[in-house]
Order: sequence, then C-alpha cells, then structure tokens
Amino acid sequence: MRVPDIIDLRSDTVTKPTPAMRQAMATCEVGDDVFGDDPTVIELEKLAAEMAGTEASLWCPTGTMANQVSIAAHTVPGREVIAGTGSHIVNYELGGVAWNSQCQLHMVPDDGGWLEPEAVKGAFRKEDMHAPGTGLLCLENTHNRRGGRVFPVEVLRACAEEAHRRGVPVHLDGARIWNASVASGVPVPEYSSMVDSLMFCLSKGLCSPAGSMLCGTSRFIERARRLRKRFGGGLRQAGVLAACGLVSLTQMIDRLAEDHVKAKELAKAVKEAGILEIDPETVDTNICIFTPRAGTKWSVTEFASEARKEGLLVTFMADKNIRMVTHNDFSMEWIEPTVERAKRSMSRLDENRPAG
Ligand code: TLP
Repeated sequence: MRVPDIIDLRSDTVTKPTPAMRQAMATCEVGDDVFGDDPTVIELEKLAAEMAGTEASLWCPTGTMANQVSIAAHTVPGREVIAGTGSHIVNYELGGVAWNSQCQLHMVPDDGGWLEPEAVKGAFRKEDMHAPGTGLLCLENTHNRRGGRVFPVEVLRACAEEAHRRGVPVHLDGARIWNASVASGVPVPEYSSMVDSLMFCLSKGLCSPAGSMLCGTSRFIERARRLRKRFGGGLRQAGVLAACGLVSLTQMIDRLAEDHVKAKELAKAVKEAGILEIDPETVDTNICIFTPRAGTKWSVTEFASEARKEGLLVTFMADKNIRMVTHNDFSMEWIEPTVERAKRSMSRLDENRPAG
C-alpha cells in the first residue's frame, strides 16, 4: 500500500466511512426520527441495545452529547459528580457538567488508567447542611488520556458497587468500550450490567462518520430522548448516519484487534528508535501516549508542529505527552515511515536545541 503524504495518527475519529457505509447511506430507508419514524435509526437502536445487553438505546450525534445527556438524566442541580482527573468528561467537554447539569465535579486520581475503589469510596459525600451530596459516579473504559488502558473488570465492578451501596448511579463513558471488550475478552453486556448507563462511540475505531449510542433501561432512555431534544440533538432523517452505525456494529468490531497490534508495534518501534519514551506493555488497545526522553529541550507542541512538516499528524496532551492513535485508515506497513518521519522531526529539533 502506497505510503500517503500525510500519515494521520491524531485520533481514530479521523477514519473515513468505509465503502460499505457509503453504500448503506445511499440505499437506507429514512423517516423523521423526531416523530419516531426512521426505520434505520430504530433498527440501530434495537441492535445496539441487544449488543450492549441493555433494554434500550438512543442514537446521539456525538459522544459528548451522549455523556452530557446521560449526566443530566441522572442528576439534579447542585449535586456532585465524581469523575477521574484525566477523564474526557473533566477535560474535554468544556465544563459541560456545570453548564448543562449545574453540578460540580469531584475529581479522583486515575493516573494508572482507572479509578481505584478505595479512592472512589473516599469521594462520596452525603447531602447535609453543607455538602452537596453525590449524584453520579462516572467511569471511563478505555481511558483515552491514560493511553487507552482497559479498566480491569473486577476493579470496575468494585467501584460501581461502592456507588450502588450508597444509592448513587454509575455512568460508563465507553467511547471505546468495544476496544476494551476485544482486548480483555470481557463481553460488553458484562460491563453494562455493572452500571446504569453506557455510552459508546460509532465514530472512532468503528469508522462511522458520526454517532454514539447511549444505552440503559427503557425508562432512562425515554428521559434521555427528551433531553437530547432539549440539547438540540433531535435529528430528522438521521437514518443516513444510523445506516453507517449498523455497518460499524456488524462489520467493524472484530477488526479492532488489528488496531491494537498496530499500536503495540508502533510503540515498540518509536521507543527502539530512541525518539520518545513509552512502556509498550501499557499499550492495551489503540492509543499510544509518549513522553519526551529525559533531558529533551524541546516541547511536545514543537515536536507536533515539526512532525506536521514531515507529513505526520499527532496530538499533544497536557503539554507533556504526544498521542498517536491507530485505526482502520492506518496500515501496519506505515509504521516504518511513521518512525522515519518522527525521527527526522526529532533530529531537527535536537540540532536546534541540543539536550544538556
Ligand atoms: N475523544 C476525542 C477528543 O475529544 C479528545 C479523541 O480524539 O480521542 N469520551 C471519550 C473517552 C472520548 O475519547 C471522546 C472523544 C468522547 C467521549 C467524545 O466523543 P465525541 O468526539 O464524539 O464528542
């Protein structure tokens, strides 16, 4: 396969719809989904619920909206929402918990890639004359910012049980739950059985152009459907997008294992070339989070902009990490050219600013 001018590893969200998706979009039956008339959306919501092991599901345009709808559905204003310091809900949803649900965040460390039950236990607060009271616990699997780590199933169960013992519901941001399931062998219904709502994205490794599913009980999804409308997410002929979601769920899950192999190999190759640091053993799925070697004088933002000049697109996180995400539109054969481009970028930066 020809090496492209641009190798794009910024995210698995950059994947283009597959030929089967384009065909499905062109030929699917559609209707007005706000009236509940779109047969393709109905089919997708039914299939997603079946596969996730929940009573019902709701198609949302984005993972962010699905998370935010879920938080709003679970909470009342003035409550506290527990979430990991590195979670997407805390870092990448523009303060949506405060803006949309009028709740405050209570953050718990998740440096290793997941929350520890003991830390979660200490974070709950009972409502009284001073304390807001915990309204929701949010977990993330796989953990994006911590390098696609898979939340160990028994640890996840223990965290969820801590919440349930106190009557607090649990939302699982499973944007990449299918990656977690493929990597761990734990069926998605097992994860969903531990929580009150599960969100997963169709638009990442599963290659749909848009769409995320919020899964839960029929009662919860009914409430979420009204909130989605309030958030401006009531789409009309959404079937053209849901048609891609059906392809994602029926054709794109098993192949996620290939993305995991590519990520592990990429991590090893970048490390062996002495470019950036990573422990390949921690690469559970399709996300590699690299750090500059000790003594490096350049910043990760400088690295990312130098790499761009070489035709390699990466993202940087928290001003200290470089992220590369493997996906369907990145071939195993491009690992070597990726390493070469990264090496050239680093050499130029080192020449300008020698380590010392
Ligand atoms: N993550 C994106 C960026 O927003 C960082 C990415 O490139 O990885 N939960 C998790 C764990 C996510 O990683 C993301 C997207 C979302 C929710 C939100 O999904 P979208 O982008 O559909 O709103």
